[in-house]
Amino acid sequence: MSRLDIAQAASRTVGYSACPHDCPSTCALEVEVLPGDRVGRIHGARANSYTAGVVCEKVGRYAERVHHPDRLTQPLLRTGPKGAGQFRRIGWDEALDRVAEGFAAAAARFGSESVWPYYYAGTMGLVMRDGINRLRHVLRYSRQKKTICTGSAEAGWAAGTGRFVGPDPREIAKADLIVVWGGNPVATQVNVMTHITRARKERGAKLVVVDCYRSGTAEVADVHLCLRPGTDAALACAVMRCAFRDGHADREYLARYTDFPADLETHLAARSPAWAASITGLSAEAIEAFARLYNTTKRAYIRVGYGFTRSRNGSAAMHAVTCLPAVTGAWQHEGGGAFWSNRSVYHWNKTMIEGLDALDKRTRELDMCRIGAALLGDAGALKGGPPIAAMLIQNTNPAVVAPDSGKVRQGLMREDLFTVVHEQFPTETTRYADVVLPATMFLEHDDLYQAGGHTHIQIGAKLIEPPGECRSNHEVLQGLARRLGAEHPGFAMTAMELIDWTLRASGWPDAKTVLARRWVDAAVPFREGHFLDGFGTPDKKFHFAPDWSAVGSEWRRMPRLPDQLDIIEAATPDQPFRLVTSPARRFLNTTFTETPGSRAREKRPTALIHPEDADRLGLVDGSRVELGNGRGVVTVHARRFDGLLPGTVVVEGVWPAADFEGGVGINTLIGDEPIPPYGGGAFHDTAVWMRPAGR
Ligand SMILES: Nc1nc2c(c(=O)[nH]1)N[C@H]1C(S)=C(S)[C@@H](COP(=O)(O)OP(=O)(O)OC[C@H]3O[C@@H](n4cnc5c(=O)[nH]c(N)nc54)[C@H](O)[C@@H]3O)O[C@H]1N2
Ligand SMILES: Nc1nc2c(c(=O)[nH]1)N[C@H]1C(S)=C(S)[C@@H](COP(=O)(O)OP(=O)(O)OC[C@H]3O[C@@H](n4cnc5c(=O)[nH]c(N)nc54)[C@H](O)[C@@H]3O)O[C@H]1N2
Ligand code: SF4
Ligand SMILES: [Mo]
Repeated sequence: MSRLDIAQAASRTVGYSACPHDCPSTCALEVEVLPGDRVGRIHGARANSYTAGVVCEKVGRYAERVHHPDRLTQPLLRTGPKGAGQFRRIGWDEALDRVAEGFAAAAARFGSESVWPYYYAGTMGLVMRDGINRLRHVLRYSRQKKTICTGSAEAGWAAGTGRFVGPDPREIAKADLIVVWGGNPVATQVNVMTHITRARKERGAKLVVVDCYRSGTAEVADVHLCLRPGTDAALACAVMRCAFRDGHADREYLARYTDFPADLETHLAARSPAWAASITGLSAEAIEAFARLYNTTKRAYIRVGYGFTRSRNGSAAMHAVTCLPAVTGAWQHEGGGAFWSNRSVYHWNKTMIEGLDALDKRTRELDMCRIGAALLGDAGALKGGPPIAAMLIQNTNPAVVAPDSGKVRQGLMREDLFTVVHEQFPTETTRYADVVLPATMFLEHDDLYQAGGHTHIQIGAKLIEPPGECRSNHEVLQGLARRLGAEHPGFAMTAMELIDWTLRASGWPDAKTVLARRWVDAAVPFREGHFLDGFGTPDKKFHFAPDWSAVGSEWRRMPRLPDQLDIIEAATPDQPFRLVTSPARRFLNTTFTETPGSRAREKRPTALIHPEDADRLGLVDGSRVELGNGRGVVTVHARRFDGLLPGTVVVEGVWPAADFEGGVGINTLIGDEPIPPYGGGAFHDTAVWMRPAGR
């Protein structure tokens, strides 16, 4: 070590934090804090039983993101035409005054519901993510139906089980069979793999992956069931059919713990492996083999992903998959059952963070996935109410990530729309803003975190000062509340006071204790996680025939019993390919599309095309190829790939539109019709044509 290295090592301290990103892993972090408000490497906490010392590569090199030269550090005011990206610097007072004036003017002209605060999970911190709802509720602005990510999965999970818990994710290590169904944890929540690896090493467990392409997770699996997108319920029905046929159904469990409809068996009898083969594109033999393996393994843990729920029939598919352990009774066994999210274990009291005491349910609730239609004045999307005249956007990049992004951009171009975007980076959404506000990152503010993929409550305390004039979401809301006369005790509290209030009011130890202990494990007892005292439904039974009307307004479109629902955007002679937009490993939605390490590894927007399809179209590796449908045309580069079925095309990653030739992003191709019964974005359910570009 040189003298300089020794000096640096001596001044380096370790700060504790939690990863704020939109990822079920919510890793417990150890951050190298360096002099001068800088950070070094970020590591996973070894002492945390779920994180177990592992973080993904993109967060490991987070210094690239915190100290990125392109970070927004000053408020900006638009000077050029909408969307031109021309701004000048202004001070915070002027910025907040202008925002408050804009919102007040909109409310005076069209009513308070013409202001639409819009947010998502760019940070998962409860204070910084959800605080925007306090301003919304106090001022009676339009509400937001949060459909973009969890809506369709949630609806399908709730229908059968009634509650968002499940066997502890650490029990994966005690399973004999793990089925990763429509998820890609190697890329999207790497810690799942830690526990799968343990099961494989210590018990010789098998890993089966159900995915429509050979993802990173499928690559390392024992069996990859590569099916056509949107056909998962057919596979699930055939597996259940085999269970009844072969005597592997647990009739005692069915009678005691489920609604076991009298006609379930006859319903499934018609859904044979041959039937499912014709729908899924799998062979009947592969389905039989999987059914035998699954139906005869007690410790069979299904780790349910989101991917297969992002089709028009996605909620129905999720319900069908949750039925599997109800037929075999796997729910009862350690290392058995199914798991999607643990959100019910936290029982938060979010009154102070979200201003729930000020909520008036008569204010309209607009579907965030239909932001394009709403901005363009679609009466259905606006629920028959006033136009949207002003928006505050925090922690999301809707110009790129929402469905039908051509419509979104057209809406954001409206001259009469006053758009305020609070961001860490210049994004495609800030381009369309009238006022841009610079935001802190998680290491620069205090926040409280829960985890969907495990059971720990954590606090990430401020470790460094932000660059320039960045302010946290909470500070911006405080400044606006003051100017707009929005009164609520939450606006008078600091972020740490809100954290402390929320912890106590929810029955958890206070902030000081949580900080000292680093995390609190909120895991429920074994019996509760395995539903041994009943499910979360009103009659405590698992429901094969759910009351869909309790789940969402479009319940009439749902099948009575688990079934393949024929409502996907099917391929046609004119649009013969089915496009899937799977996540990229080094991006997290559009986050990290700005970091050099991630960009260098992901290279450029690329279509993975089966060699048979590529040959027919005359495409070689690197060919420019156009994908199109009635919504638009997108140009990418081709890569021949035999890890999918002919007719399926995969484009990984939600790249910024600017990374595509012509500046048109992938979501231009994606429809915005809600997934029944509750809603959701059908990101992996798109029919397209494909042709070599420039012919
Ligand atoms: N690296 C990285 N990590 C991420 C994200 C990211 O973009 N990049 N996004 C984060 C977010 S917001 C979320 S919600 C989670 C999502 O994490 P996941 O649960 O992994 O869900 P998806 O990203 O929707 O897709 C996962 C897989 O589903 C497959 N799939 C698509 N359609 C179907 C289908 O019809 N049937 C089946 N069986 N498979 C299908 C896709 O090919 C993909 O491999 O990950 C989070 N983590
Ligand atoms: N084609 C396709 N589209 C998809 C998906 C897909 O699989 N395929 N996945 C969908 C899913 S699952 C999701 S969840 C959505 C996600 O879409 P988004 O919620 O838009 O997620 P990101 O694109 O990561 O954008 C988050 C933004 O929040 C900012 N941010 C982070 N922390 C803070 C903060 O503390 N304060 C403020 N003010 N800003 C902050 C980041 O800089 C980043 O620009 O995308 C959806 N879109
Ligand atoms: S795996 Fe997920 S939670 Fe963990 S560091 Fe990476 S993005 Fe964050
Ligand atoms: Mo998501």
